[in-house]
Amino acid sequence: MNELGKLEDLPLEYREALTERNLVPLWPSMRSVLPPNVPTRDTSVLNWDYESLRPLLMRAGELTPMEKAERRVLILANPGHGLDNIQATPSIYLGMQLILPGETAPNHRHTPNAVRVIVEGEGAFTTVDGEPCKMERGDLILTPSGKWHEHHHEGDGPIVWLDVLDLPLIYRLNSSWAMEGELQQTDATRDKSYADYSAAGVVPNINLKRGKTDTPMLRYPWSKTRACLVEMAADHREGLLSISYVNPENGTSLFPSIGFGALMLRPGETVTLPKRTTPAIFHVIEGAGQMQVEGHPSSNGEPLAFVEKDTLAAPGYSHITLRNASVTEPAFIMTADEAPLHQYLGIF
Ligand code: GTQ
Repeated sequence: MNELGKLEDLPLEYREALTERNLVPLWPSMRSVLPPNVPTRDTSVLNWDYESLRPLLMRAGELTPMEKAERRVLILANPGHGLDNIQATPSIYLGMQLILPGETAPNHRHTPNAVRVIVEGEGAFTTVDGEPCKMERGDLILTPSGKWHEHHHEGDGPIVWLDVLDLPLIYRLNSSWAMEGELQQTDATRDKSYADYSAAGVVPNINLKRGKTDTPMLRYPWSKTRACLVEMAADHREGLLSISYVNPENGTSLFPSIGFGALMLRPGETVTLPKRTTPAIFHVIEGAGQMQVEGHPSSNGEPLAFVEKDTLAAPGYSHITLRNASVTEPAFIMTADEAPLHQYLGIF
């Protein structure tokens, strides 16, 4: 590929005339916006290890009362995207949220889609459009775009969860906004949507239209996902053990932007994931091991150790290898990626 002209090659007076008319020559940035063969991969290989994150989050609990935070969250910012840009990957925002016993995070709704993955603690629930969703370790709780949600914690000890939002994408589309509301009044005592959809292959004929794209199920309990993976392992001695979280009405991803999944590493297993265009997030539910990403300058292919409750990022267009450090116990990892968006755009 031949080298193209630089900005400095142009006479100053010409460059100033362009600037004055809000014009920019393409050729000096041609190779950086259309790089040869491999795209820019800003997402750094990274582990936000829970052991070092937790004390800092607990200090936030001492330093900042709920009234001064609305949501008491530490953003897991990927330095590859810049610490100020709320990006774990180009489209995915991650945050660790803390609620102390007796606290409530007030009701609001917003355009970005959100999922929480419960990391630690018991006794909290998120009320989503009047439905109180219980929060247990590893559960996935959805607050889709536009739905009212507030968080309550009635247990002892802190509760912590991982927020996964498409906020960077929606924000850059100049479409991110929120609305505050009064606390929700509800007689509901349980997450009805989960009860409705908990029988695989059986879909209730209530007031839903088939093929509706809204997400009808709001809580995906980890116990069910784990049991499914363990069942799969009994029948499949080899091959990647993984599941996708889908809308039970139509099989599509939970959100148009972010895809969620989970995988199990058999005892002693090392798997190289299929190489894909999308960057990925991994949250370790159970077990310990290593993640290795080939050919990215942020890690130089060095393996990164992980343990339970850790959260990791990896760029797209890379080979990602996951290794279970235990030869006796399986490991379980939850995943989030931008595959639905890449599919929609035709770049997957
Ligand atoms: O719990 O509603 O991490 O609105 C960022 C924005 C959590 C939430 C975040 C939010 C929330």
